[in-house]
Amino acid sequence: MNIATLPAVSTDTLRDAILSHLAYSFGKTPEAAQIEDWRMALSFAIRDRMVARWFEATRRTYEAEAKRVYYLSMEFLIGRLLEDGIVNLRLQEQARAALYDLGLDYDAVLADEPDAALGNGGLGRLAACFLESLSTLSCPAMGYGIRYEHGLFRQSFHDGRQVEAPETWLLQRHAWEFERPEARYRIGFGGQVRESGGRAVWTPEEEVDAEAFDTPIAGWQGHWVNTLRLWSAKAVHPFDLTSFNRGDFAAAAAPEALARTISRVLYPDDTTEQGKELRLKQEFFFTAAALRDILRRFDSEYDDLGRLPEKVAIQLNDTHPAIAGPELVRILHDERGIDFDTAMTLAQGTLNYTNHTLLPEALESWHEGVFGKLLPRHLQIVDRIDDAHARAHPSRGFSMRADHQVRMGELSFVMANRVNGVSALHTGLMKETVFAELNALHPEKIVNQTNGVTPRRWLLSCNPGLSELITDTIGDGWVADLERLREIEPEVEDAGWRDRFAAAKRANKATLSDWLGETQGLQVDPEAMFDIQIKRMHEYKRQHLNILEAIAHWQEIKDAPDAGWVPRIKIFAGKAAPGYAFAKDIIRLINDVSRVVNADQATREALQVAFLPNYNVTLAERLIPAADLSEQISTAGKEASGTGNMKFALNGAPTIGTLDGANVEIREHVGAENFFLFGMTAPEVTARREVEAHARQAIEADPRLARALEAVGSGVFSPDEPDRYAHIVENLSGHDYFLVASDFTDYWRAQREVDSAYADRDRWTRMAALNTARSGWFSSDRTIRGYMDDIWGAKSL
Ligand code: OX2
Repeated sequence: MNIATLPAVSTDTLRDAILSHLAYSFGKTPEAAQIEDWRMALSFAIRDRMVARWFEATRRTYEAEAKRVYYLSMEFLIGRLLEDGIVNLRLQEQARAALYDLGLDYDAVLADEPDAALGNGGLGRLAACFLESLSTLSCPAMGYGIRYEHGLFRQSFHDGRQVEAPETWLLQRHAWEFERPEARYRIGFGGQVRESGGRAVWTPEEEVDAEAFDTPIAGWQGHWVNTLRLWSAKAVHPFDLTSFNRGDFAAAAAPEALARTISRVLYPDDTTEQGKELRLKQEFFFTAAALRDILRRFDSEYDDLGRLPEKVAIQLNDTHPAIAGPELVRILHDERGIDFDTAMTLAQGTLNYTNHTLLPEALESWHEGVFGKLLPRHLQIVDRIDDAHARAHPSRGFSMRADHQVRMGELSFVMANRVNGVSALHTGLMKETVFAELNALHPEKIVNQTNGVTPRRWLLSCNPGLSELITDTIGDGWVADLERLREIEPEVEDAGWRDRFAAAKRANKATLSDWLGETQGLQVDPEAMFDIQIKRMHEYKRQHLNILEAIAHWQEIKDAPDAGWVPRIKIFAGKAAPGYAFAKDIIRLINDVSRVVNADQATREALQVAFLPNYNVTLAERLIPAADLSEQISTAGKEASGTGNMKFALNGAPTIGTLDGANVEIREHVGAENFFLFGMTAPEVTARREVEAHARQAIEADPRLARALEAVGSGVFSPDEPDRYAHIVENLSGHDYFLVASDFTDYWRAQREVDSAYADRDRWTRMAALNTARSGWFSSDRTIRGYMDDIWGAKSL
């Protein structure tokens, strides 16, 4: 097939393609078809348009003998794919018209697609944005991950408490994957290591097969299509016939059940404690399968493994695939017979590692007992790597093997050619803290690549109103070159243009307000300020700081209901790890506050609070375009980067935030006058913790804070159980590790500045528009170019 000869897609061709898939792929007449059938038929019609480009991308990569990039990630939070495909192939008008001709509502068909929630939060969503940018930049690349049967749990609330239900995206039909039964690798665990002929031979005790499922990922305009390859675990012998014949049907199915456990569920922990054996199995499972696949492809093109670093760049998305280091050395040394030091050097030239957090509880380490039981040969190799590294740097006494643990961050660092942080502040802190010792030994290794987000999903497709205004103003070049948003800046001085900008925001708010009314039973005035905090629930992200400020605000409004308050609705959404009790209590507190505050007739014009259930990519796409204010209020030094912060700024929502993660760079870009800064800096945070009774002091100094805490502690929001939140109050007045109390006063001040800025609507619009105009740097295209140049040495084809 030649893409040059592909017919242009008219509404008629697309409609015929949909009808043809409906009949021949799904066996339905239009009369009998359900919305899912239509959604599948449309998806197949769109997918067809990607396939030729997909083949072509592969062909060109082989032809150019190009270096390939492999992105190994435990999580890919891709969300819905149909609209992504339609937008990137520029078929929106045709698709809408074709469905209209068929008597269908475009938005309803798109909304039928389940969210592929194969990730927890920022780390997984970043991986998804990166895949799209890699394709947009026509960089030969492939993502490798796990095809979880159950993605991140569904969240609902019972009496305000989070309840988790399994996520079942695969129960609905999914249009985007191609099963590859031929791409199958046997992965072993446990067993013994023997010496044979001077070589170590690992004989695993347990084995499963990894089978590939491929999803094509089209870049902007569909010029290039890369692959996301997800591994599904299958039993080596799916069925135990002996047991079956004996009549023991449960035992007969046991091998399959056991194997499938590996790719059954995504661990629902985001930057919190892990360390379960099954997790290590999952990590080795997908990493080992990916490496085999990578080497098979390499072998088909080259016959000299010495060229591996020249032709292959592997990115480890956090330490989850860190076992790639020892596994690659094992393959090269044990299986391919390369001497150990050379094997190690080749692996080190090929692998790179991204660190996404400095939180100590999220830094992976495995007890050598667990590690050695599951991966006996790898434990030996880790020790040899450690020895080799120690020998090369004898003066330092550094080891990745302290306290009977295998420390995956240190292992990744040593095995990587480049190590990167995800914002300037985070990279600096990495050098000073977790990797200070290793950085001294290898000062060239650590580089920064500030995160970014794909403008196709996070502006063009989620915010059509604003996108249209931008395109009307400067043409559509910004979609592939987001820094061109700067060209709208002169228009910000034009009152007529500002009105159009404000109208686009206002329309998004009206749409959200209708949706809140229909689905959540919330009546919200679109004129009110939409103040939004959406992200995983975590103490360091400080949703409790936000709700305490809301409580204090509510109390002041009650004191003087007619004081001309700026109406606000505070919207929260986010999931808590099921085992993270404190985070779940914060959810419940917010729900309790919401119930009491929203029922208060005296204040409800001025303040409402809502916690929306089941936060996911689709909900983010709905909320962000309608936001006025972006809450990015983590304790400084704790949020490695953040990416939601970038999406809000891009969509014209100024930030109220601390100097943390990428907030620092956002503020530099949009201008300090268009950013509501508050709170301690990272060094101040460290110093403050040294102050004895810092929390108590802060509370004594701020009567508003004291009164808000008093209300929480005395059961104002939980009258049926007055001491429900006693432990939260105790935490915040005592240890308060995340310094909620110490940052409260300044947060309150900044919020009042927000109020006065919002009251002057024209001033606000100007700030909002400047946020959009100056956020172009936060495109993931810019980030990926940085990785290509500084880390991978990869080229666009
Ligand atoms: C997150 C970080 O918490 C967040 O700050 C960052 O923006 C995102 O990764 C993408 O870099 N799990 N999730 C993260 O880190 C880990 C570990």
